[in-house]
Amino acid sequence: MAVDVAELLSRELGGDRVLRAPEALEPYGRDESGRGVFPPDAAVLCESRAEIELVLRLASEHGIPVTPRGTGTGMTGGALPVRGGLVLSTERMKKIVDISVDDRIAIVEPGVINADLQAAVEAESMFYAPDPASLAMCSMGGNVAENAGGPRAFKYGVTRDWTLGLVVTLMGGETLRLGRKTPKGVTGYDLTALFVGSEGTFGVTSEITVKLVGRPEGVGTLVAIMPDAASAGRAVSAVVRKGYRPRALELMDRATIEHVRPKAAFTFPANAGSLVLIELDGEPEGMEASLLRCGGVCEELGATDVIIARDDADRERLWSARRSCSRALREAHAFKLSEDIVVPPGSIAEMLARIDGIAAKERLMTATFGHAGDGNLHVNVLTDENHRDAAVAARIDAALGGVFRAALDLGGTLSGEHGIGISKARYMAWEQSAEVIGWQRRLKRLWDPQELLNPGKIFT
Ligand code: 2HG
Ligand code: ZN
Repeated sequence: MAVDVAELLSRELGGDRVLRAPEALEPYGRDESGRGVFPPDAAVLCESRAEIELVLRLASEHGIPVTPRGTGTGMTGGALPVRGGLVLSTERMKKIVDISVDDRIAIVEPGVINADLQAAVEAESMFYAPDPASLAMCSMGGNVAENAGGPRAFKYGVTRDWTLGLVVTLMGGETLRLGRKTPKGVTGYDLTALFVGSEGTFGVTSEITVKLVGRPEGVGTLVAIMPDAASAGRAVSAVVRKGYRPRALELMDRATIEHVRPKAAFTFPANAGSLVLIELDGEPEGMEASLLRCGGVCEELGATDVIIARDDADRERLWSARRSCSRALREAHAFKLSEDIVVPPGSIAEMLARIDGIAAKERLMTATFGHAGDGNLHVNVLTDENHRDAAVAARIDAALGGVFRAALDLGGTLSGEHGIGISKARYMAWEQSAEVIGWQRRLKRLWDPQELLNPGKIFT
């Protein structure tokens, strides 16, 4: 059946736009979740809203599952076509439709790469804050689907906080214009907010309106080298308690630093037990003094070194090292599973201690880093053993369960920015009541009664 629809689509759109050869489909069955390969029956490379409508109409008529996909950088399997059928890729819809400095908005197609939007608006002295570590590769459609975050979420919030409006097409082909273009507006239910973070299960986005702010003139960045992860956790809390509002407040533990160190352009001091990365933005005047005071707070908590980025190049070296954490860990080990729990900020040191306990108990390595200002920790479970071996798989499972249980016990949540996808679906009931999950399922069926759009995600 899927092949029939693929055939129909290839007649309508042209054969080069509908991929069907196994080698061409293989990349469309993967993402960054490490959950395996699920090749679809066909992948459709859409170039317009009308084409998205056509795919969703035909697929609905023939009962074919459709998995929307941006550039496949998701960490929880949101773009994996786990039930086969069609992948609907928006990677070719790369137009920046409009940047309005006076109205402080940008309108983009879903295939626009996050970093390209940032560069385009910064050229106009404007600023779009959400900055996932994969910003050089990830697309705005994927950012909207997963409600992506990033280091600057600490001060500026996640993608939902920046999305004013969406054009979405529902399964069946009906297109809706949601939201607004103005900075303020409370008309009706906030369906835009509902669609952002719905992990591609409600509709497919063909246009995104985001808000912009003026580009902050001054940026200052420092790294405080701490003796251990617990003191880094305490330093993060202390910086905020003292009234500083960094745009990024990040933490890396010793294991993460040791993985990143060999290829990093930034030279990490040899004794680094952990680090705190603080980035301030705003008026250039007084920036250096504020940075030094933040460094002083870290020193009071045991920092052995405070390194201030001298210029943009220095800062970029530091951020590229930070953004390479995920890749460095993946390259070094046969198996890596990344989690992105959030704990109340006051519990970071306790959570880090619990992670150590879980790793020791299950005889697995962990590396933890992330957006500690928000309490959002990427706990990576690593092993060089064969993760398909049942005994090893059971230990990995126990470690993951332990991490989630600890985060929830401390008053936290399962995901800060990577979403649920397939990776965390079976833990949803650990955090949310059956009633709350039931209401979310009803919402899903409201938008997609056939349950054909991105099936198998979020809920088991
Ligand atoms: C990051 O902050 C990304 O670097 C990826 O969200 C996190 O691989 C990870 O654990
Ligand atoms: Zn992250």
